[in-house]
Amino acid sequence: MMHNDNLFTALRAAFPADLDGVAVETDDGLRYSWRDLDRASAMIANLLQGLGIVPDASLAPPRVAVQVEKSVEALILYLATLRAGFVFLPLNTAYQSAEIEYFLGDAAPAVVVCTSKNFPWVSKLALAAGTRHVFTLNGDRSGSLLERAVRCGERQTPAQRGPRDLAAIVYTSGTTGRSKGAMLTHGNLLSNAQVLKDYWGWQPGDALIHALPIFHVHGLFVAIHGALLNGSKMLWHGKFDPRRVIADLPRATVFMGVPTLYVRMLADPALNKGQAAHMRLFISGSAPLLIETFNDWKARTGHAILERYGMSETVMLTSNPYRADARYQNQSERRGGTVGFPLPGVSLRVRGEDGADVPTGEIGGIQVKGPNVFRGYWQMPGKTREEFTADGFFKAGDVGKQDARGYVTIVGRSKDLIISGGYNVYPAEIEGYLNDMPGVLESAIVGVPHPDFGEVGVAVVIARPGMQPQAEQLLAELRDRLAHFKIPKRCFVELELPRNTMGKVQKNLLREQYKGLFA
Ligand code: MLC
Repeated sequence: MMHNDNLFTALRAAFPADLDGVAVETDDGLRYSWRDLDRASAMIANLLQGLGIVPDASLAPPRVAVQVEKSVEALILYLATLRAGFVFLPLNTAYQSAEIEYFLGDAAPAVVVCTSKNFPWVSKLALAAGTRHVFTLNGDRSGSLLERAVRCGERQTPAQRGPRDLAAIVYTSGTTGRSKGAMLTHGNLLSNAQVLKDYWGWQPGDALIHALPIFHVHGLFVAIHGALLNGSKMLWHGKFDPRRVIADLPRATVFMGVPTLYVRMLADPALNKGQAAHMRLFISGSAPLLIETFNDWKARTGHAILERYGMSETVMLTSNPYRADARYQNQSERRGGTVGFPLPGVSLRVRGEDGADVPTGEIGGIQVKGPNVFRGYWQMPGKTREEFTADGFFKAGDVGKQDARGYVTIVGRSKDLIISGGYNVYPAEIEGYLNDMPGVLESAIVGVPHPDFGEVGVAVVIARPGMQPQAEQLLAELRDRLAHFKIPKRCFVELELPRNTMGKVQKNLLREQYKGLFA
């Protein structure tokens, strides 16, 4: 048979020989066998391929935009999209109409899948964006997608794909022109999954607790590819509930979470060494893991959380070591506060403002290159060029350093970005909305420390002369329009914003002023 670089082909090849074994077990008691994943994804792929979609001017394969609640069927839809050779476009369930309108308009998907509840407004936006096929899929397995798919054949040969062909578009955030669709290829995703399988020591008998959303890189790619490529069972949690995850630990070996999940589990007295004794590996990413959390976790469970670093554009870039490994010299301990070493195959360098390498241990902009690094931003060749160096390194947008042993530490960001509970929030986007509201002259949003979410946004608003905008009212208006995780947790109406002599708002002073707000 001809070799196929379709990511699905590699995942499928890793299914265990016994297709009747349990592949996914949900927290509401459902079991899906490997055969179920295979058959159902074939049926949905046949449905997609049978829609008669013709390539559009972008020449990219058809995009399938998906905004649905977390379910195993949503996972199967992802697999089906790969099989069909289409491009998966996952959307945060928190996004509201302004956000969805932008993504659908920008990506022009041929197919949109949403919940029945959102169908009235999503279908309208989809039709306006030129989408001809809108299906529904709900958490209880109802909806037109499955109704249509059950009538399709259960055999399907994965579409022939090369490593540079698109598999997914992941939007970096926001609704404004700034939001960019990162184009990830079959080769990006598979190479990264293979490296992680080895680096994290995936082994027979592993079972993963999957408690993250599946519309971002962490839950969708790192977690799901990890389990599937190892033929490992997933214990599937529809929503993160610390108590239920702790209860499942004795049946699992691997857990992946953003720091907020660890903080919330630590707050539960049921977490202890005995409960975590069966676990092999706890992995954290998507936001900085505080050293206190790392230390508390070690004391409570006996496990050192393995922190790794990545982003939508690159999937995973660096990782603390799983074990001392002769192949990776000097790499032994998991060091809290660092994100470990560049993964095998990833070149990472730290560059100063002048574009030259900084001396070891000094701070600069992180740049990366490797088979995992995305192909570029969807239909933004200019933005893509800006973010890559002449010699092909991607400017990650994070500020960091690498010590003499190779450990990488992230110390800040070169873009104005807040990471809240593992979600990226761009102040400029929210400020844009605030500045357009009646009574608002200008605004500034800064991130401040928060015990649960790590960091949250705080808005400072300046009133137009003679006007008195009310902070609560402004937040309520934002809440009507934007995903709620983006809404600043507090808003203050002040007389003026601190500025430097150049007239630039000094956000560092605001951060300092409000840093104790949630302490
Ligand atoms: C929810 N809220 C948040 C929030 N999540 N606010 C700020 N930051 C967040 N992350 C809001 C809700 O809208 C709600 O507001 C209020 O906070 C209380 O919600 P909650 O019930 O406490 O939230 P919950 O549903 O429990 O969600 C918290 C969470 C979730 C931590 C479980 O945020 C989450 O799953 N985060 C993981 C994100 C993730 O997967 N990131 C990976 C990105 S990939 P209101 O107003 O509605 O009441 C990536 C690359 C990489 O970054 O390297 O991995």
